[in-house]
Amino acid sequence: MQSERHAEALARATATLAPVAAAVVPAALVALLSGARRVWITPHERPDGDALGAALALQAILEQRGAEVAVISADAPAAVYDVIPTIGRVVRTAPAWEPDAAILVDCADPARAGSAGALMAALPATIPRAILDHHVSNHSDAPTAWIDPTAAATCEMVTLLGIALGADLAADNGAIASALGAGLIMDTATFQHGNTTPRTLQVAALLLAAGAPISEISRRLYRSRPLSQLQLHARVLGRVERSDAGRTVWAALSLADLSATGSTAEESEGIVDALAQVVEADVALFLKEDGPTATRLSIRTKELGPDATKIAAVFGGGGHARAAGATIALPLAEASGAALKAVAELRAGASAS
Ligand SMILES: [Mn+2]
Repeated sequence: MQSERHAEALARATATLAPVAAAVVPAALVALLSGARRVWITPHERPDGDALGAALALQAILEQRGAEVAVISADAPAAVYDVIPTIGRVVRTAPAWEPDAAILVDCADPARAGSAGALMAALPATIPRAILDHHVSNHSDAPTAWIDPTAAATCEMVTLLGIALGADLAADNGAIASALGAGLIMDTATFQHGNTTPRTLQVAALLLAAGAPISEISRRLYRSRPLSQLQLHARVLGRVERSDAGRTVWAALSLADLSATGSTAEESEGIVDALAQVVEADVALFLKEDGPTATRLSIRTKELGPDATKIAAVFGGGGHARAAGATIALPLAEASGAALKAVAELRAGASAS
């Protein structure tokens, strides 16, 4: 009953997106991939869920057409991407066979694909290349380069490409849809970021109907963490402090916090976002000891609050108005004072002008 309803939903979503795919997927790309018999697909180095999901889904889509396809990555996928059922198919060295098409996904420059990009660059120039990417910084104008900055994820584009190629996106017991869903959830933070468009949600509806366990993927990518990380966050957030009459909140992490909880430096990811949730504050600062005279500063500010880039610029850093960062060339204890002073001076300057 459930699967029948899903089959209907899949048919409806496919019918909705078929004209969209026909309009946006470059004909030269469809022609190249329709004719290719042996294909290399390469994600960017240190691949994330979108790069891996796009590469592995495209592999399965092209295999449906009888092609031989290798996904070659410079770096091994992080353990969290086990949420993609075919993650074990990623290889890190060149196959014995030469491709008749080589595709870069979620990046535009082989230089950003590490050793796998170097393998691609070393192929004879006569082998056609294609690019699938959604990064705005991309400027390739090759006919087989499809760059769509309005796409929330490269996986949104690969879904449309699959439709244009007539692929069965529900095949392999939902594995293709799961790979594509992982990329969509990764790059939108489960449809929370401003890059989510009506088309993104139409693609998501199709993938859900095609067997992607959207809720489970989201839980594994965004709501799962090792105990050590929970302990690290609890320890650091337990020391949250206020400044500027509560409008600035801040917390600091020392290297001792990492050893006390058995955490890696990467596990501090997300602390600044927790600080930024404080409703009374419009500036959140997170300071992380990075050596005897180096402290990493992460800044989040709210709409109508100070410009985060102006705080970061005091220390030679940068970023965006609402999220920025810098390295302060001071020990942790002095860096927090310097950062708070910079925020207070920026506030005083704003009220004086
Ligand atoms: Mn991406």
